Amino acid sequence: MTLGTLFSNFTPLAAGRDISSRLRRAVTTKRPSRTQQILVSLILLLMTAGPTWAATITVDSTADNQIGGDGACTLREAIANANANGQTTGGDCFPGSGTDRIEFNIPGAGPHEIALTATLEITDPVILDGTTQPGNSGACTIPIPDRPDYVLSLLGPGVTGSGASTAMRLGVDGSTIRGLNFQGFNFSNLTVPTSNHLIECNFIGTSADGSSRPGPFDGGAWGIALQTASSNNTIRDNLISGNGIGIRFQGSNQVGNQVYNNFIGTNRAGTAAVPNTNGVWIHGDNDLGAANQGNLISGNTANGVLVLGTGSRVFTNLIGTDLTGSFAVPNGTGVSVTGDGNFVGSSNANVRNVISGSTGIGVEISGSNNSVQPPCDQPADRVAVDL
Ligand SMILES: [Ca+2]
Repeated sequence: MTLGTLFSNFTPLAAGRDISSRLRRAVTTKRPSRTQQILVSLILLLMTAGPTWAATITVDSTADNQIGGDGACTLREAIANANANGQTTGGDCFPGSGTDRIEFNIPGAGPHEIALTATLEITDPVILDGTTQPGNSGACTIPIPDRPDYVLSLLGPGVTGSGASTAMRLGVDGSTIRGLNFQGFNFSNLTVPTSNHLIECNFIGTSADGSSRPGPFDGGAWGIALQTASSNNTIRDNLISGNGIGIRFQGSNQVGNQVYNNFIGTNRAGTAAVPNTNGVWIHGDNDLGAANQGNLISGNTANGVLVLGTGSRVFTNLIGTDLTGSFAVPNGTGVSVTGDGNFVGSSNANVRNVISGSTGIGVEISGSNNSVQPPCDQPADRVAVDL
């Protein structure tokens, strides 16, 4: 193309017309409507922020590696990609950018065991749902005594002889951990320094059938450790046995946590001890128990419940009995209150605890301004009060 042909189609402005005035007219007469302005703003927002959408990632392997592009999606890859909101491992587990769901479809009848070589670090909210593994679907729909054996287990060095001493750390708010069996973690099963989590329907510290504590026991493991200002978590429908401390409130700034409907220190049937050393260490403005949904806290060798700080409410629990409340599954001490201003039981009979069967003291109080009602539910209790 020559310059001649290029300019042959060029139409100059008509004489006497001023391009600047045309532009001014366009600007003044073509002002976008309010709707157009909003649309442009939305498009710009989406271009800069990006859409937020969640994906379902399906784990199909019991391996514990991050080998990309091998066609297998491991739990470690799934969490890494969900954390990163993108592929970090070559295309085996596709995440979204929102709160992804991690589901399981590991082939075969199981049991499926994932031996963890390092702690699973969750740094972006996730719904980790072990009840999606075929054979595990009853973990959150069937009461603890009647559940089938879990077919999905995370294994620590107490069972394997090596690997991660802490199974999982929730490093960001807002995750769900459901339907998993944790075995043999000799420091912590779930470390929770963050808030707004739902931890439900897990077997923590026991064998997959909930009948025993697997592996050598060093007394150091925490079932669930709520740390720093970990608040507004719900912990329910779990079996938490065979640990050093079943649930530990660690630090002094946790509020609004609800712990109910768990078996802590017993077997799955709620008939015999699978002891934690201590069932629950609690402090602060938190609830251990809920109306009609207390915990079974029995079989723990030291304290069933140790109340350390101020403002805790302990109610509707069976402490030191079996699931029927009729037979002893002893704790060492039922409830020990060393803090001030806590509530154990209630004048409302519907939310009282049954504290019985202890090998030592039923209720021991060494703090001040604590409300214990009634002071002794069962004749078998021995109550020591030192105000
Ligand atoms: Ca892979």
